[in-house]
Amino acid sequence: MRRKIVAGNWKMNGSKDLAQTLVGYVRSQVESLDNGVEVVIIPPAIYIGDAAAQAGDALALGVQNVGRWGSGAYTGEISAEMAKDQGCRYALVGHSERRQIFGETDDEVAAKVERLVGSGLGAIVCVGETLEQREAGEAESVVAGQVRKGLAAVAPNQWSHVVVAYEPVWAIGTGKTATAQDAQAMHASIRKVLAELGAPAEEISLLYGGSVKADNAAALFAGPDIDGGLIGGASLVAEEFVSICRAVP
Ligand code: G2H
Repeated sequence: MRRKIVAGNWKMNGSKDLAQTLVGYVRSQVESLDNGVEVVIIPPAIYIGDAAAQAGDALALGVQNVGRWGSGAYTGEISAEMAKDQGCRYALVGHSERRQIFGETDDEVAAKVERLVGSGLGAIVCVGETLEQREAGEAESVVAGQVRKGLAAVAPNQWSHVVVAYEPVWAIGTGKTATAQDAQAMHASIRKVLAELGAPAEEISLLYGGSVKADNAAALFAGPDIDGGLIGGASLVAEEFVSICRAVP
């Protein structure tokens, strides 16, 4: 049985106040959910402590990025071990904004994944094609390449720490979403690649991300290979985020 997960990626948004009020509200609502969804809040790292104070046992926490080193003279970085120390269960890796704005490569993604799974944190590894790549018919091969390279260093006993999030770049923050059929097809393709890598593919949670909202979540989450979502903008609106958590079948 795969874990169903809804994770809210706040990106560089929010405040101390939001970390307290929104997390407290979401916790009060999801405690009564009976769909088995694991709800993860991923605020800017500086607000992890504020979020943790409200999260209790009902919510998991994550960070949006980690450095690929354990510790040392890397000004501005935080490590997987530090995130774990603060009570985080997950970290995003390779979000398209990290890849596009900060030039993060598949090799760096692989190094961060290695560090995360080695620390026992869950790595939510983000993959996705650009509009140009989709229009050129390259979507599946681009995503397969990102999966293969990003997960290259995962050892056979570490797959339980891996989650993959498919986020078509053209759907991120644009209001456009992949159709439920296209999203399902890509998730099935990713699961096939995972099996080729020797992973227990049927046990790995695959999330869809890219303009998921309360009104499209149920249709997207209905795909048999879609195990939940990675939510950006809509995770900053407490009631809408809870509705998305409720939409997991
Ligand atoms: C994709 C997603 C969250 P949004 O980046 O990772 O954001 O839902 O705003 O498209």
